[in-house]
Amino acid sequence: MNAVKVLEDLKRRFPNEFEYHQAVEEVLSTIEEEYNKHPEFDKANLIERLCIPDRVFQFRVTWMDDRGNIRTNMGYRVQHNNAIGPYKGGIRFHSSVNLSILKFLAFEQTFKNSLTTLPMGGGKGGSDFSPRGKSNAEVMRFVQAFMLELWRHIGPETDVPAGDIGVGGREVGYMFGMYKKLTREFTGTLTGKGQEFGGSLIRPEATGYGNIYFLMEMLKNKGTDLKDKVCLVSGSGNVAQYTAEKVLELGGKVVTMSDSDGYIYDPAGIDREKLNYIMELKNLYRGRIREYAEKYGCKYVEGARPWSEKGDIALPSATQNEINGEDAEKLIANGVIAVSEGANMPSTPEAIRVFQDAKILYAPGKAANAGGVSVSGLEMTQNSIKLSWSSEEVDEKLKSIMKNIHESCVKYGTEDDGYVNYVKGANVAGFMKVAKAMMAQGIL
Ligand code: NDP
Ligand code: 2IT
Repeated sequence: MNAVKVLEDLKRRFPNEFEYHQAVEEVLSTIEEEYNKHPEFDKANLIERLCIPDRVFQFRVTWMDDRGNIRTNMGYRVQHNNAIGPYKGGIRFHSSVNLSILKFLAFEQTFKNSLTTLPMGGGKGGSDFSPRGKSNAEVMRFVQAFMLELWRHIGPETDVPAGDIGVGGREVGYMFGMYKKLTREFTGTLTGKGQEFGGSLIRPEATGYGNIYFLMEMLKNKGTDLKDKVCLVSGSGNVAQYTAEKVLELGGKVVTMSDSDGYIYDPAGIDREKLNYIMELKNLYRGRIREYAEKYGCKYVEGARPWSEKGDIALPSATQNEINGEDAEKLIANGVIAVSEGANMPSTPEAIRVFQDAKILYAPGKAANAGGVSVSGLEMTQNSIKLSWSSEEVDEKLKSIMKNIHESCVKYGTEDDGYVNYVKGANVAGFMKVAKAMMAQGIL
């Protein structure tokens, strides 16, 4: 394979899908060497078959808002690769959603899911519908209309969606209800369900907790831990909240959180009581992070991200490309020793280069945030065997999966000088398993 040529080809065939190009480029540049050790891969044109999704569904979603207006949105499901298990990956509802973003997410999900060691392929879906400012009834009507199209393409052994940005317990619950109504079957087709109807304990916490378990493994290798470390967290949704919770539990201090309008900086630290306030503000009242600054009298910066503040560890947990090269330079200048990604692809290629040149600990999302989909996989297992495990059991399994992923990264990513290139490690480890499965299954 010639990575540059493969990428050029993809760009020509799928122009303007910049996030998709970005995600593919990162993987190709890091697996090229390993790939070329296996001439049989190239003979089977494995790389194109792995970069282009198996199929993409695209549909219009029509729903009625509270004032009686008939509204339309676009809905999508990208089924990227099912070599090692049913397609698996979240659903995103956000005004920015388009095919490029979902293709990048489905592509990354394939490698992430491979890393978890659980039998899950990669997929992603969503809509440009924004739940922001919508009533509960509007969200429900939209979700039901969305599922009216999606249900034909998913199933417990086919494709198992879950949450992502804008899709949490409430939305998964409505999706599950409509799916059940349409199929007249009670199955584990969605994960992230409520505990009363097949959801796994620890699934809401899993992405944030998993990221911190991964971070702890990285820090342990450097002979340190989280005690008294100052953490910069972005986002204030599902991933950010449970990231902050675990940091607090392990003796670290969280000084920032954000939303799409701006960020708060609380040098005293967001303690348990303040975090409870944020959880209520975001999950119940669906308010803005600015209100935290008003309540606790700290700094709020409108229209900015928290990367110019001083901290030891950065935990981006909002969205893609939220740390650019300049932000990365600021973080390094301020003495950051580790960046562990709760979000998917939050660092631009320039930012990644800055982190790796400075030889700090840098964990890409597909390794560090794999805890969420891992517990989704455990939810699928529990649904299959019709049993549910305790929080302790699930948490132990999550810890051990994150430890394994860390070991795989070290195995495949350690460079001659001992620096662990976690990007390379995650990509090569994730790729090899999918590649071997594809080779064994013939030309499809
Ligand atoms: P939520 O919707 O719960 O929270 C998202 C947070 O990020 C909100 O604070 C939101 O602000 C902010 N945000 C979203 N889009 C933007 C944007 N374009 N610019 C600035 N801020 C933004 O989503 P999650 O916490 O579930 O997801 C966060 C990240 O983690 C995503 O990258 C997702 O793909 C990734 N992820 C999620 C997993 C999960 O299990 N949920 C698993 C693995 C990764 P606002 O409230 O203003 O919209
Ligand atoms: O990006 C992700 O890994 C997720 N949004 C979770 C996917 C899942 O199926 O739990």
